[in-house]
Amino acid sequence: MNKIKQSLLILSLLIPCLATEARTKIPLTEGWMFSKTPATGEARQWNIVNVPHTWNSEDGCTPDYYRGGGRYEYRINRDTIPGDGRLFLRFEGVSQDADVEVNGRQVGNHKGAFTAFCFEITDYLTEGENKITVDVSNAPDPNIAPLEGDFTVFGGIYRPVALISLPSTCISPLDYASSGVYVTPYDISSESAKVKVKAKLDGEELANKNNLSLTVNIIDPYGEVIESKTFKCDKLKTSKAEIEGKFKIKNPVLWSDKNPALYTVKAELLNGKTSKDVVEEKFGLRNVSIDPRSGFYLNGEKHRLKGVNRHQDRKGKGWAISNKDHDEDMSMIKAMGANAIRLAHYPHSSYFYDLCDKEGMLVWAEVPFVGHGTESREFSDNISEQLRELIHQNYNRPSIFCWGLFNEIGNENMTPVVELLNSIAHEEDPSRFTVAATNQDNKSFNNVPDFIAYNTYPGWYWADPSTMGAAIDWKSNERGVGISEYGAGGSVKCHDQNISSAPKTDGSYHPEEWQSKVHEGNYAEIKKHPHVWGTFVWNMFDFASGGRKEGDTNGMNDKGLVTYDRKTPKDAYYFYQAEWSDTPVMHITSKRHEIREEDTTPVKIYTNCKNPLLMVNGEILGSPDSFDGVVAQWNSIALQQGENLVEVTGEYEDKKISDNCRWIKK
Ligand code: GCB
Repeated sequence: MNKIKQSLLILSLLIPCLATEARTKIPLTEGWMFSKTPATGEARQWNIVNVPHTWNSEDGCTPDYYRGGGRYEYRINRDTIPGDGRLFLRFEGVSQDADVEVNGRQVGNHKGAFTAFCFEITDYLTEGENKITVDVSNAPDPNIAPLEGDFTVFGGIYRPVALISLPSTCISPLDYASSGVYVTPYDISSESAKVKVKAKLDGEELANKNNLSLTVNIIDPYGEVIESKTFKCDKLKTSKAEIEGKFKIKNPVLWSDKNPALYTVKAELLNGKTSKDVVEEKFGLRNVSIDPRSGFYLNGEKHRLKGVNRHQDRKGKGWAISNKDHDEDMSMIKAMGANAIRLAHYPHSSYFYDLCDKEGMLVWAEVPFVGHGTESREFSDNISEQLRELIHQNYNRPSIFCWGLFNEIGNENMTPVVELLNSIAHEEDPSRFTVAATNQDNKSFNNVPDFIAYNTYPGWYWADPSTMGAAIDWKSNERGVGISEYGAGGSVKCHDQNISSAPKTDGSYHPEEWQSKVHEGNYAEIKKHPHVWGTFVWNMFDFASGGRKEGDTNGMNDKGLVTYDRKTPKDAYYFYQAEWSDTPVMHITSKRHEIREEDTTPVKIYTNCKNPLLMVNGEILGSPDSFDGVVAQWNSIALQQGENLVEVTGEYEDKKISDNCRWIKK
């Protein structure tokens, strides 16, 4: 290439960049100053922290963990922020009441710990250094949901914060802090699908004579632009406007757990030919339906929801977790073979919903209406706002199939609030079901959502594990039934191979073996009732509940299939893995019960292999006494004094799969 050609090429590559007033997102992560509200008469103590941050990482598992105020300050120099248009502050989650000031001037307040909020701060900034102050409180407040719940309400700016620089007219970041672009797929089949795209625009130029237009491209999962339309914006006559267009997609790739194909909508605001602002959003094309008599359907085919519940906290970090932590949670859920998650009891982080979209998880998303509410206008306004934010912020996600309206509310005076939420959900999003999780039969609020599911704990809080069958029969009616929670506490430090009835649930002794028995017994019944549209294990991970005093650690709910630090999957994890996953599983249970006193022991394994065989101390002991395809048991195996090597093998396709452990007989 000669020199002139080369310079022309470089110039042509540069021109569009120079001409673009790009949207810039600056994460505000490091260098926040933080101070807890001091006691009267004391001086403020400041520390430098990174956001995400919580002030309860140390005390979140204690009954009187700090629920009060904290102040954050961040200094930013205007000259370092690119762009000369508009500036916005976007918080992904602050628990739970946040007052934002810039240079001492009040910008806005947000009530609700789990949804994002965005404030414009253009006119609050000055040249040079600026101070952002965020006064946060997680003190109980009768007007901010949740008012109760079996979980710690960690305080702080516990999700990311960003400064967003946008051109003076832009795709709005202010519509319930959503992306400003909403995609509604409809009439979906394997031959064709339609999508309606709505973009919210914001800026003075729209109101006047202008040369603005919005180009919307639909990009298929392989990266090809398959549809493109341009909408003129020169006659909008208002500074806030909505542009809506319809698109047809031929031979769509449907989104499913096996192939979570994601399309992209790219909305670009242009001034003449110059790009002003671009937003890209992922969406998926799928049909979900529930038949009360036969269960859940995905793209017209019966689809068994193999579900777990998830809380967002983990050891040492509380709610202030990183994307790596989210990735780890998702990979453990996936590896277990689950294909559905109830993200309890509140909106989770957008990063985790992204993972659900990418991994083909079907998601129950819900608002934090837990236990009880009040009849005050402030309360119903607050929970309504949290629902609107949840829906607007997550509208495009194929993973989310329903909006959960409440969890275990107890009093029928809350029925009008549930009715209000139900109508908001349908109005904001006619394409998804409403659901709720109840623990009470025959209550008027159960009839409000489209579908109702039960939190029920046979084998733990009541009766024995096999009673799950009777519970399902009893609760099934013409609206079908879901099981939103079931499970049992389990400690990896307590063992009893021969346990035959529930331990004291509020005691400290929660043998891991009983948790396993509850899941085996409950799940055997669930399998016999394929009309149940979805079931969700309570819980995937142990979680903090400051006031609890039971199991091996105070302040914890130990019903997780995995420990709070994510380091140890309990035996019941492998039970579900053997039931659900497509990879070979061979797992000896009670491995951790290393020191034995009895002369004989049962040996129980969870496996999806064929022909399991047991060997103890090199001696082949043959096939199990019982084997139902997942649970195999040898009832009474003699142990020798001292160390015993226990080995099991099985066949998975043409592979030999094995597991082993050592038990010491004292
Ligand atoms: C429930 C609640 C959940 C609790 C769980 C339990 O039904 O919905 O928030 O954590 O029971 O472990 O008791």
